[in-house]
Amino acid sequence: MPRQLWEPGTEGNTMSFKKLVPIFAAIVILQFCAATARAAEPVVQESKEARDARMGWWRDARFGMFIHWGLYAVPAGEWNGKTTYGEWIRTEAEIPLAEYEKFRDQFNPVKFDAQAWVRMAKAAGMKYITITSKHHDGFSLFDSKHTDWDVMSTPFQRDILKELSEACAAEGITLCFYHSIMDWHHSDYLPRRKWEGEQRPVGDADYGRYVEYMKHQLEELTANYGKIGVLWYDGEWEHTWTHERGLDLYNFTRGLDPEIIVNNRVDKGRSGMAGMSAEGSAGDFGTPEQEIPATGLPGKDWETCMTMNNHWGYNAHDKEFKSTQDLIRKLADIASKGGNFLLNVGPMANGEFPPESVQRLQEIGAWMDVNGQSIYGTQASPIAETPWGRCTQKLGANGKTTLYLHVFEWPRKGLLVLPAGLIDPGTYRATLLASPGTPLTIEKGKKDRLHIQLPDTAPDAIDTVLMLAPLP
Ligand code: FHN
Repeated sequence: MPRQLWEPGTEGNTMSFKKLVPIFAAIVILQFCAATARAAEPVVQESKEARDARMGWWRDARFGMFIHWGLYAVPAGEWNGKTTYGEWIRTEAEIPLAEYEKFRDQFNPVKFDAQAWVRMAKAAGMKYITITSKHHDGFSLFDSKHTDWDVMSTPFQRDILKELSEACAAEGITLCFYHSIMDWHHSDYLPRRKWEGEQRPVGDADYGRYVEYMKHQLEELTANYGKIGVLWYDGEWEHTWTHERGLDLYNFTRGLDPEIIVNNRVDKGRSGMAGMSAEGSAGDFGTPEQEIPATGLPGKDWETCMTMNNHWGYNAHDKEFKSTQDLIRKLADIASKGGNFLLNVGPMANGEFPPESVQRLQEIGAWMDVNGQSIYGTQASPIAETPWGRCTQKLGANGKTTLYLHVFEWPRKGLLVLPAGLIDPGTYRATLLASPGTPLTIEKGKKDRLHIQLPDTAPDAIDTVLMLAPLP
């Protein structure tokens, strides 16, 4: 028996009056609590030690998969002959809601295989997956009791996030959710899109009621899908979302799970695509988008999110994929500055990853198999200038640091020159991660600079990693 579908945009409001009385009472109590909560301390207070413990897995992970998937994969970037769209197709192509809702009846990703997706991320060396539980179109990729605008109302009728959470648990990958504050479907969300005009009159829209709906969905996402690592908010830029609401949502999210990590797009303080927030804003890490900070950001947690091509959501026409070399060097660059890399895949409507993405994930994985220790658990480089590539470091329990030199440009005659005083050559061992059993000579050259003799040719033309480890 197909589920009772709704009038467009009125989901969640169709119940008999009798059932509504306790709900109204609960809403009144909730609104009172919400009002007093908003007056509460701005952000959950925690000690540095507690914060470091909570952020620990995420800082060690350094590398995750972003997944943008939803109804927008059905048109695959094309509408009325234009082929440049992605996940914003509904509003960029000004598709009326009733038209867009037809994609719900076409969404049937019969080739979706959560285990295959998670194993591809794991094999690529990614430690966490951040998937769109709901993007701006308001469509929920999970079985929500608070709306019928969700995957259970499609021909597919499977809880995608449930299957993904089970696969992540089985493979030891941390599951995280991207959840959009902005919602172009819910009748209470404001503002409407300007071009919608009288298509969707504001009527009795109540933004506060929308926020309660969003919170109910967040309760579902943190209760029903296992341990969630990060709540990755987005779509915070519209005037209806405020700093006060951002602080409240941060507290609310941490109240659902004190261990959860929340990005800075929960609040209003983000500096555009540079992604970092003003002091006093809520959020545990900054979110540079499609860019990498020029230098490390000492004492700051941040994660660059980036597409492999030019779209977050699947676009069948976009073949401008970044090379594997570019992606590996970006990963090393980001880690050398103390950041995380959240690399996006936009799955197709049939539930498969685009072949170009699969190829890059496999090639990145082959590099990570040899060199992953130069990324995981590392901190920003202690060397200011590294014209030959990048440097990451791992601080040892004994206070001695291990250095990883990511050599992109192989030095002439294989002679790598490092700044004087970087390490005491007598107490360190130099090896290539590709050939750990072959020590390399480290000598002091002119002005006490360090000379390391490498092989004549680079074992890995993309990024050969040299490890300088303290002798026991
Ligand atoms: O509008 C979204 C966009 O669709 C995508 O989700 C990116 C990924 O971080 N965030 C917003 C644009 O900044």
